[in-house]
Amino acid sequence: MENSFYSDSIVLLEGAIADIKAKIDIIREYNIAHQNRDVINYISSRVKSEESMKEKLARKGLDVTLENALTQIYDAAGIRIICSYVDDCYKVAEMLKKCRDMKLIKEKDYIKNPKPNGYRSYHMVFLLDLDIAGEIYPVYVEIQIRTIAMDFWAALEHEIKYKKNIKNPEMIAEELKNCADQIATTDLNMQTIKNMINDEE
Ligand code: 0O2
Repeated sequence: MENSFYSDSIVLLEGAIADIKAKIDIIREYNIAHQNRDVINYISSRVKSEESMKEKLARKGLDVTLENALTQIYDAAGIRIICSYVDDCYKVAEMLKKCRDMKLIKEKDYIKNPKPNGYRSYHMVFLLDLDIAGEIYPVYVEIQIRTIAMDFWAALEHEIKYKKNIKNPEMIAEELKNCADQIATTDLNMQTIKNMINDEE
């Protein structure tokens, strides 16, 4: 990727992502071994693009510097965890909070409190002490946890956000909001059915 903005710090961002993903993989394997169930569907990650980072710094009224990108903006390193069920999103969040070498800095529950456009997701920011051969580098990592359905919605909404010359943007926003509400209802119903099946076991 283009890393002229992040310079050598790209190593820290990618290292922090790799470190946390490895932790999550171990938690997954442990759960599969002890509970015979994987609460996570899949995981994706990215280092925020230079363009997106510069835009966010400017939007927040901050000088566009590497220092600010690494210390004032918390999602330069981002991990997204996708679960099938809403309850699993919360289980994953609780498990992550128990990891001792990363400190929870901020969390926002956009599942219980969706954004006005209908966006739902659980956002957590951790400060990880990245250990590189005994040198400790604190790195912020944002973890987003959401269901498959919420992720499906967010991907389309994200795509539309960056498209220019869209006809009927108000109508599309309203339709998307309707879809978000339907998805929330479906997620809830799927969870209820899953719980009913589990109760019968
Ligand atoms: P990318 O991949 O970075 O280019 P904050 O102000 O940081 O405390 P928030 O909501 O966490 O509050 O931050 P922000 O900057 O609004 O959004 C950070 C990321 O959350 C976004 O990254 C998206 O991945 C996701 N997100 C937040 N709100 C929305 C939304 O309304 N719709 C969608 N689709 N995603 C959202 P970027 O910058 O979009 O992408």
